[in-house]
Amino acid sequence: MTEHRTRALAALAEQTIELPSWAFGNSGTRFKVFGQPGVARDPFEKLEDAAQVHRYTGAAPRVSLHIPWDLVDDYGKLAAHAADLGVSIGAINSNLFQDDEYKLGSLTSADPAIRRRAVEHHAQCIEVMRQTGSTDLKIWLPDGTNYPGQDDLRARQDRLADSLQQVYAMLDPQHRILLEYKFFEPYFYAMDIPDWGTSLVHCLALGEQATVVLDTGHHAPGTNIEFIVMQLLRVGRLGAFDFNSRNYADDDLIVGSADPFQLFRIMNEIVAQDAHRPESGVNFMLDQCHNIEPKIPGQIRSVMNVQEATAKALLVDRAALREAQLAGDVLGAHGVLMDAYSTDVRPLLAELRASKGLAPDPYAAYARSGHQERIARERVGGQQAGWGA
Ligand code: LRH
Ligand code: MN
Repeated sequence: MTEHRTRALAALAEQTIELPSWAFGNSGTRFKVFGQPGVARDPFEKLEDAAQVHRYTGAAPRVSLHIPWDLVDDYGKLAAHAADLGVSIGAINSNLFQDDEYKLGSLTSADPAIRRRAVEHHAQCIEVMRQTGSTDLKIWLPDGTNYPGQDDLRARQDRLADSLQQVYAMLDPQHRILLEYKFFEPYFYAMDIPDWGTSLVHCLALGEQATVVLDTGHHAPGTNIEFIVMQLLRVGRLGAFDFNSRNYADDDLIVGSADPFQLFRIMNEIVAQDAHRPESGVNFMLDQCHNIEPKIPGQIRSVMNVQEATAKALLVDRAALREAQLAGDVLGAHGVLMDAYSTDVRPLLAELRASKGLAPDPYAAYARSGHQERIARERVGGQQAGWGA
């Protein structure tokens, strides 16, 4: 086996992808949320589903929680349940998009009492981090305006900076803020954190423990996302990804399903700067909704897609690429990348899984397990978890 493949296998063996608890609940659009047989009914069952994904892929040992969607009486008990299942609690997501009082703003609100409550919600999330051993506080700011003149854009930024400073001050030394941007929705004139630059400006103002989350579904069509990845790594503020894919808007489809070449280009920038290594501190998370497809197989397929894009990026002949780039050999350089992208990496990943005692194809192995049929039979009664459930 070439030294290159050996190095790729070693890197793939230490890759981990974090799963979103909400992917295991029902989800949909404003038109319809479809139920499915066997869907998890509480955070404990969501962890059991996530553990199935880790069992077959060997690469998904953490689960992000969303507060209050994953509200429980005893977070220590939830973390213990996770440990019994061989997984752990990852990022804690705050929720500023479901309270009536946040209509005109939460951390940006002109009303100090509303801002205070939004800040206090993060105190609650940080408490959950302490009880579960989580170190990442993920803040997606849904705040924005719908009409020009509706509010003072500068004043909103100043109020936001003050609110974020208060949240930052509550962090423990090992904690990080992951600040997520989104260019539109749920507001349609100006989002208060619409792009990577605005998130970065606030992170730089806050301090070292503040980093940017790049959700692959949160950019205007045609955005060169891998350029943003390169720049955020260059300034040391890429904290995490929310991986998914989209054809039109924030579709939250399976990562790599709509544009596998884009996912490869993103992982190529990651590998080029050695940020695929766990010590880089970049948290590779999924943020998806399986509206019509079964949840556990959907997450398994997602993890496999990230592994495939990473494996192709690890097989890029970096020396040949650099030589062609420095020689101004345009097509030669492009060709080096396309050779890696065109490589069938499934045998390499089957080898990786064999080295971990796993079946070569996690998707097929899970389908053969009968687990999906079992939970459909056993999980009757109670309220299925899900958006707005
Ligand atoms: C917002 C978002 C954010 C989560 C939510 C589930 O669109 O990407 O990361 O809070 O989805
Ligand atoms: Mn997201």
